[in-house]
Amino acid sequence: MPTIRFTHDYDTACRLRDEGFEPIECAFGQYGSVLGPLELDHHGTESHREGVAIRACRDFYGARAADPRFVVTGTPDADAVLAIVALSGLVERDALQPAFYEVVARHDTDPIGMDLLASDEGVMLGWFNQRAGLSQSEKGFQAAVQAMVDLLQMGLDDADRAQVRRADLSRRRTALRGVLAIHDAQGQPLPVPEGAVDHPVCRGEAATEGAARVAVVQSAVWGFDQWYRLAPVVVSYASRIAKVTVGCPDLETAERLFGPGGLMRAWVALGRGWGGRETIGGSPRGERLPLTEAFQTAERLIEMLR
Ligand SMILES: [Mn+2]
Repeated sequence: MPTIRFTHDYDTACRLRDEGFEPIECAFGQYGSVLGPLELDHHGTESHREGVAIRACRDFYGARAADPRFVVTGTPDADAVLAIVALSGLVERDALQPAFYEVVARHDTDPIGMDLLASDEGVMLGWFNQRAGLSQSEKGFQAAVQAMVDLLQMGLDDADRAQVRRADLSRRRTALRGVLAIHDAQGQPLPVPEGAVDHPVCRGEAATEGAARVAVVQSAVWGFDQWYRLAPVVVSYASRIAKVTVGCPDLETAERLFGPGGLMRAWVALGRGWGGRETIGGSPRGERLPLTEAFQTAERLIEMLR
């Protein structure tokens, strides 16, 4: 198994990189991104690059097999974890099929409007995302690497696939129960509509046709694909990690609402340590915030709407 060091700290990531650990998605908001020789990040100033799994699988298979040491931060998501598996050569090369790593890449950067239940590879990714205990820690990353190896080597049977489907439909309902408030462009509250699971996503021109602009949600499950049906800007509070995430469904919508660069302007305005991409990002890594911060973030975003 690879050696994985987890850190919330920019300087620690730099030090480990200098010792020869390859950083995987080591972005620290406005502190910047820590890059190793393979330049495996695509956040913030590195957002022009493709996802890390697609590059690791396609271009760098086995590149760290002889010295599998990695430094990571954040959540052990499929993109980072698949990159570690590919770089370390933990599975045969032909177990890394483009149809799978391309779904991982697309879901990592633009998951909205993408129904994972619509393809076999999507269901595989859904299975990985449903693994419990993939915490923001060294242990979480190790467990996630093992889950990814099992998935690639053994695949899923019919019972597994049916379970992924049931769990995802349940996740969608749970996500929509987590909506706390919806605001219009003046910050006035709007009622939360029923049956939002069937609404189209508020993106492109449709984003400014309705009254809703910013939704505030609190949820134990990932639900951006559902919340964008209610408003084109979502402020999400994750209770377990006490972190605020802000997102727009895509770049065009983000720029329509916030101007060129989309949410990049918002990260600067929200303060030190806030960061991410044009379409999604959040509060400083490793810092716990109260729920009230989600509502304050929504207010500040409403002031920034063009
Ligand atoms: Mn990624």
